[in-house]
Amino acid sequence: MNASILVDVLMDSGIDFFTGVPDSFLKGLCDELYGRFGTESVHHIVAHNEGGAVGLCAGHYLATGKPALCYMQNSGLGNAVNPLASLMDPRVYGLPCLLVVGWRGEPGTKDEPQHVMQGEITLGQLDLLGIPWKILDSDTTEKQFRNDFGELEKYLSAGKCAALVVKKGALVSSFRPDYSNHYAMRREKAAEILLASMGEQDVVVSTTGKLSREIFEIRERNGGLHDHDFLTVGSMGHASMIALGMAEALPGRRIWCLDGDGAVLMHMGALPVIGKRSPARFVHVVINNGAHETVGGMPVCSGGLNLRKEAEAAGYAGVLSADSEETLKAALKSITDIEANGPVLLEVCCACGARGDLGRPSTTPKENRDALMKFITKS
Ligand SMILES: Cc1ncc(C[n+]2csc(CCOP(=O)(O)OP(=O)(O)O)c2C)c(N)n1
Repeated sequence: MNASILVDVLMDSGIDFFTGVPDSFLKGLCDELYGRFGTESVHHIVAHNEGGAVGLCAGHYLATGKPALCYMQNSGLGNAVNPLASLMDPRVYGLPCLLVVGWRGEPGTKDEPQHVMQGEITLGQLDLLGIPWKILDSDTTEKQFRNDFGELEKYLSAGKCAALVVKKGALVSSFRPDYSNHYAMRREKAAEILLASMGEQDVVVSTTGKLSREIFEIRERNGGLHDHDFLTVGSMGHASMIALGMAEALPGRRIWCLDGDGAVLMHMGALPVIGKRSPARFVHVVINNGAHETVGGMPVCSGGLNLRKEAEAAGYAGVLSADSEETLKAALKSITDIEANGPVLLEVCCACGARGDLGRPSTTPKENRDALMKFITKS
């Protein structure tokens, strides 16, 4: 179904505020919202995480008496559970919103390991939360959708949240937004330069999404092993805490966290924790493409966030930035001068985009875990 139908039907019913975190299964809806409303408007705000998006819906309802729409990948349900159970639930404030949930890992379909468990429990999670749901798939017609939404609307009117669970390919859009920015360096090129600059004993923790897939392919191309890298799948926004956990236990070893701007924003409270603990030889690289590129390119919530100032204020010992191959190589050289004093944040501004033929790691998460742990203990 075209996402424009969904948005029109909802607007006609009075739902005119949309917020959430993008998902590849919801790309049609995200493109539609971006095409119609842009971001950071009275109708549409990209949130930093799914719990925050539920909070926005709560505030919107309190101010207008109208439910809002909150979109998310099903992995975001974890972030949303707390406000759904302790704020929105009818036994607390009874604040309705319509969740639109992309169903990664749907049982019976093939998906990546990080989506399997979440896919299995998605409908059960909604049931446990007392949230009625309807499924939207590629066969859903406008008529069927109107019927399903009509039923969900009854719950919304009664002060309850309700959900549309969206299968792969169910929503398309006629909008083809241009998510490009003005930076030229590709994220994969930046990753190549970063990996080439690292020492033999260094450990990498990389964020969920295409960056980790690119790192895997770069190592393959160079005939290298994958045992220096923890390629975080899932757990968006937590790579820097995984890296800090390692740094605390491995003082003296250089730990690189290769992060994304969307991921940093999702759990930005990590920055002051890292700043406070102040591990030496901890390099936090943030690939800043201004977008959730991995899931379709929707801009991140922050607009012109100055990550360097954030890191400075959080107590990082040094901040660096780069936006080209030359400036990245120069920044990497200067890390050695400051890293002994504490964590360094290196912001790398990159273009929004990736190779069309980018693959996925051919090793399993557990193989990744075992190889990395072996490398750490033997060296
Ligand atoms: C909790 C959670 N919400 C949403 C997603 C879907 N998701 C996967 S990657 C990604 C975008 C990551 O953006 P960023 O960190 O900026 O990296 P980029 O893809 O731009 O390189 C999103 C939203 C997820 N995996 N987990």
